[in-house]
Amino acid sequence: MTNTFSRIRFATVILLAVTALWGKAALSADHTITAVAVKFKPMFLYIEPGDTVNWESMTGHNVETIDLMSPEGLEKINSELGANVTAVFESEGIIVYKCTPHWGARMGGIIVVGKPEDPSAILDSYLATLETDRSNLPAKGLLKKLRKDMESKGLL
Ligand SMILES: [Cu+2]
Repeated sequence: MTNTFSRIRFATVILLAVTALWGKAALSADHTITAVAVKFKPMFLYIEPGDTVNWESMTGHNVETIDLMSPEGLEKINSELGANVTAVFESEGIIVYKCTPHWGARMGGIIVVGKPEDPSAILDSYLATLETDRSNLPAKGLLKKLRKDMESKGLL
């Protein structure tokens, strides 16, 4: 009786340890975005909440999130020119960012965190901000391409 009980307890401890390890691995992926000429590669990145994103080869570039095209409560990124950037994204949502000096050349990208509710409505609302704020016009093409990319992946 005691023996069976301790065996069950031992099995439970092992199971909990394995679950904890799996959970940790599943929750903390690392992603890399590389600046190549005046493009971020990949342009669209799909991640899970809690994942880390590293921007590399950033000589001459920076990362600036666009306030009107970020989920509410996102901590703004506006990095130093030329510096590699690391950020952890905890909340679901769609984040549009640009390279400030190359925004005119449409150097920007979009990060989709998790499975935000009604992504199509989010893209529509971001596009609608362009009617009042023309400074983000280079985002138009990015948002349209993202919509196609999400459709092709069955995410819209
Ligand atoms: Cu740039």
